[in-house]
Amino acid sequence: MSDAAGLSAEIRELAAERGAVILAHNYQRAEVQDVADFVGDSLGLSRQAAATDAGTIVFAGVHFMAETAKILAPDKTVLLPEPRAGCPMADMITGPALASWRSAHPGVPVVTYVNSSAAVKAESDVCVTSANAVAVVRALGAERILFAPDRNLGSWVARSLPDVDVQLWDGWCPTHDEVTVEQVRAARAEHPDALVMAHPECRPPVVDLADAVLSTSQMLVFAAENPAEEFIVVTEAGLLHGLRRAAPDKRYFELAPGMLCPNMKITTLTKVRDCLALGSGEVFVDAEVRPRALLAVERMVAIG
Ligand code: CIZ
Ligand code: SF4
Repeated sequence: MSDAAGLSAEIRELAAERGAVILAHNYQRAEVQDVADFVGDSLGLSRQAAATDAGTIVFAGVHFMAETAKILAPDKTVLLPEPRAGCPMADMITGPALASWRSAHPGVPVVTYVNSSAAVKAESDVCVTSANAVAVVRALGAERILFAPDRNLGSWVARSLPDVDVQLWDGWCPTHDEVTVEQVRAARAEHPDALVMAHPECRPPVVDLADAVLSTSQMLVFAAENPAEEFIVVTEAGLLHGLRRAAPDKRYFELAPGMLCPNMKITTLTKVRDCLALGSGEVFVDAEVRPRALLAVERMVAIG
């Protein structure tokens, strides 16, 4: 048995002993996705966390995702296998910084990307994901909003809804923000029949080159349902594994160089095994913060 197969078998045994469910984000390493019970985007996985009968959730992803699971499933034990797995974009804003931005704009709704800490969600009126940001902001019916922390997703919302004045916080995802127009053009020149699917965390000039602007969960559906046979995938490279599982007969191409989020990749099978064996990496959300953060997430779910 290979090391990976041996570790995966050990993980499945430990998960059964502990009564744990393993959730893996779409950007995780292929072998971590393969050992999980569910693979998906952050909100989909947090909903799985709330719905499962298991008392323990191992969340193979980054810290804000495990926190979101804990917000939705407060009575369950949520474990993050690699506690150093953070998100630089989520760290670009704090609860107090958002509170002071909002107090400078009384009455203007605060719309926050789920890629944010619980403390930041707690200062928000409503959360959004990359899959529903445009729909949620449209449904708000506001003339003006404050959008945090991703300036690129916020720009996509602004360009999709020209009647809404979207004020942007200056945050970004390093993995997506670094993609250049030249990289996308080079991939198109090499694969002229392929459709370009780009994530809205990319900069506006990159998004403008795409055939479709989609979240990870939307890319999986789009590639499976679209008659095209080839796709250029402009998001974190972990999604290619999911695409190849969802629609294996099609061909998927990365940009060169590939897009990698180091925080997503530090979770390994060994870390998942150790976390299950030791019960380590438990994630907590402050009791005062949780109900307010939950309200912002629930408003999104009700609207979008
Ligand atoms: O919400 C998520 O899971 C992220 C980070 C990306 C996406 O588009 O699904
Ligand atoms: Fe954060 Fe970007 Fe990594 Fe997602 S891909 S966890 S937004 S740094």
